[in-house]
Amino acid sequence: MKPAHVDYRVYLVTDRPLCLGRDLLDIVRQAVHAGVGLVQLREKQASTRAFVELGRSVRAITSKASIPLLINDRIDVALAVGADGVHIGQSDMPFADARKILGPDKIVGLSIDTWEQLLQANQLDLDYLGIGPVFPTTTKTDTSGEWGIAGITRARAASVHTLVGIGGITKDNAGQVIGAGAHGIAVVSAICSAPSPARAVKDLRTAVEQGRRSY
Ligand code: 3NM
Repeated sequence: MKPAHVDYRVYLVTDRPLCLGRDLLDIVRQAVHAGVGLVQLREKQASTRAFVELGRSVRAITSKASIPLLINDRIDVALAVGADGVHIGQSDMPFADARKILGPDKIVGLSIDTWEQLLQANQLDLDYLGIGPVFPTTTKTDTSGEWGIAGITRARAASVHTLVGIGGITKDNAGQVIGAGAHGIAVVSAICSAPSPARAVKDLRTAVEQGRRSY
């Protein structure tokens, strides 16, 4: 079953290299206890076996906290570990095929890069749109230009979906992203590379609450 309510406000997307040699599971545990509403396991280099094993370990943490786990790109891995859904990008499996395989009870999120993709997505029964990069980021480099705050404002007016901003988001700009109309923020380095991931999540949550008051 799909969770009745998904809290997209502060959404952790993992990246093992950005954990700076620390244990990914420990960072996920800290972030979950500090209040992220959703975790996406994003493994660009792992073998399928390692991805599944890590997925099961992360699943144990998210299940205990009753928050959803999504798997980046790999529908087979999501099914194997019993994840709540997937996040797919423009060069991954087409959205319609992902939805067909996973069915209506799984969460499917889609990354969009362009205005045209944002409008096309209005026809799709997806759960949320990842819109990015909002700001410059070195975590993902195969992107076109940034949306900026003005882009988020325009996107909120034109999209029928829940919008999650991603790319270069920190505690210092998260409030602006939410204030411009994003429903949530997805964050990699500002949590995974933070000296204290728990502190980072708390600061992001505070910034998001401030942004919600200004929207
Ligand atoms: N997707 P950070 S930007 C995974 O634009 C990802 O779709 C993006 O990392 C997109 O929080 C990005 O470290 C990386 O900037 C975001």
